[in-house]
Amino acid sequence: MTDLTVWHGPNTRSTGTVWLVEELGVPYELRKVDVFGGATRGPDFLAVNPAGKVPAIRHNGKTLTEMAAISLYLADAFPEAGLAPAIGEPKRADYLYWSVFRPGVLEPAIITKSQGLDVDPRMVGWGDWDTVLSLVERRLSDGEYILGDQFSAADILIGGALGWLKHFKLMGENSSIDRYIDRLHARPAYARMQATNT
Ligand SMILES: N[C@@H](CCC(=O)N[C@@H](CS)C(=O)NCC(=O)O)C(=O)O
Repeated sequence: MTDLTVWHGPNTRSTGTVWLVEELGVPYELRKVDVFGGATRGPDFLAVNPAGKVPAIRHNGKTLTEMAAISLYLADAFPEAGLAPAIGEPKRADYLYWSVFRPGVLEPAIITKSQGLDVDPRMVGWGDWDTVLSLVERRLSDGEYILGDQFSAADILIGGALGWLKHFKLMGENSSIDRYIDRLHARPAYARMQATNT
């Protein structure tokens, strides 16, 4: 019996949430959702998340969705794992910035680029692709992780999106980002997450 449940669709955004709970090292119940078979639109899953999207979690009876919110919540809920700088620590500001950067800037920029959407970069909140990529490159140019020398839950959010970018060949060779992705994918928790992707 565990008080943490994760709804996960293999090979979807919820891989990041499974990776995170594996990094946290806490017991959890994994409920697989057949996203590509339409299960996210069925009544059972809509009762969990009316938006019809994975990931979703339930912790101590509270249901939460949106992977960045889940990441911020769980990393704080299990501070002993050391995946989030505590409130008051200097790195907390960067940690929050990059955690929000994933859904607010990086992901829409990736989707816009991959779908070939024509948007006015001054009107959309994420700007243009080259600027977005340069922000990530600059951040990674002087450290192994988003917070420099300290791995955090923000790396799962940013590295997860960059991993998809490489997987779908939306980015050419890029030494600092390639090394970063390789470093993250070598983590045992990442391998444990991959084992749930069937
Ligand atoms: N904004 C959500 C997006 C989640 C999302 O788009 N999930 C997709 C899988 S990658 C999904 O569940 N799609 C199923 C559907 O729309 O029916 C988050 O960041 O958690």
